Amino acid sequence: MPLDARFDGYTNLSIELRDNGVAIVSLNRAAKRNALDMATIDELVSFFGSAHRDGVRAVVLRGEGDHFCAGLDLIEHWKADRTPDEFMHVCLRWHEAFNKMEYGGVPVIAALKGAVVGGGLELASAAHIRVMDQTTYFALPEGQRGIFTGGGATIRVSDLVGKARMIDMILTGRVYQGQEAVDLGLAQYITEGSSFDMALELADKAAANLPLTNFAICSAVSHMQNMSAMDAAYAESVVAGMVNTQPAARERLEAFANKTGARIRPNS
Ligand code: 1HE
Repeated sequence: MPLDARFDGYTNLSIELRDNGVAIVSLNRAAKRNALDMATIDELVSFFGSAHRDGVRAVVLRGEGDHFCAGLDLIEHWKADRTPDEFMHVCLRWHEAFNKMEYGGVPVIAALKGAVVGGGLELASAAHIRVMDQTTYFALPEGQRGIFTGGGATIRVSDLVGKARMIDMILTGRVYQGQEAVDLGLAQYITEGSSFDMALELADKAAANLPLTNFAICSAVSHMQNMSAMDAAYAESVVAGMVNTQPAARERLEAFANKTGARIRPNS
């Protein structure tokens, strides 16, 4: 993959920026099943912290090798023998990375395969769209490892599947895969083919939207979920005031008025 000079200096991530602004971001530690060590988290903070300014219009997040991500680097954690204070700060850094993903305003589509477990599921759940293939499976093995979630599963995984299912997953190590995982909300798409190909197709579509519109979709919606209904209605009005009057939208609105804009039809 050709690397863009803007993204020099990354080692645990490899980043390719395509002409349409779609960045393909790969977790690059297949030999360790893309386990998340601190260096990887730092690179995620850095990439997602400047993606919008770097001209990224959408992201496909994938893993090298057969697995998306095996979660927390258990070996690094075991060797570091961290204090409570140190691990609290590790978790805060994870939250920084995942919040930049979820609230950053750039669509993130996760292309899932193999293990999406523990912190790997926390990472995937910070994406806006998850695409799985026939090899993908989801679990929260924290209970079995004698630890707890620390990268947002209590928030995002329970948002996806509900509190009771999330608690069952972490208590019993229950694994979800296939159509059942989609039905529960762990992924929005499942493919017989490559999740990467499908994720790229979706990213291309998202990147064709106006960036300010995507910013609202991939930042404001999440913020509004944290607000009271009254405040969310107010914030939605303010955001729509800005987005729905942007000059770049006029061309698309005019195309609809002129009957040259695409009509929405049922799938054939
Ligand atoms: C790792 C990790 C890891 C693999 N940290 N090194 N996550 C887990 O409990 C999942 C742990 N991993 C697994 O269950 C399996 O490794 C997999 C199902 C993901 C893949 O199995 P497999 O048979 O393909 O690989 P493997 O032989 O188990 O591992 C290959 C190498 O990857 C090996 O290293 P090597 O140097 O001995 O070759 C493994 O040690 C390494 N590896 N997974 C470190 N997770 C903020 S709190 C979040 C809390 C959590 O995320 S808890 C969930 C942790």
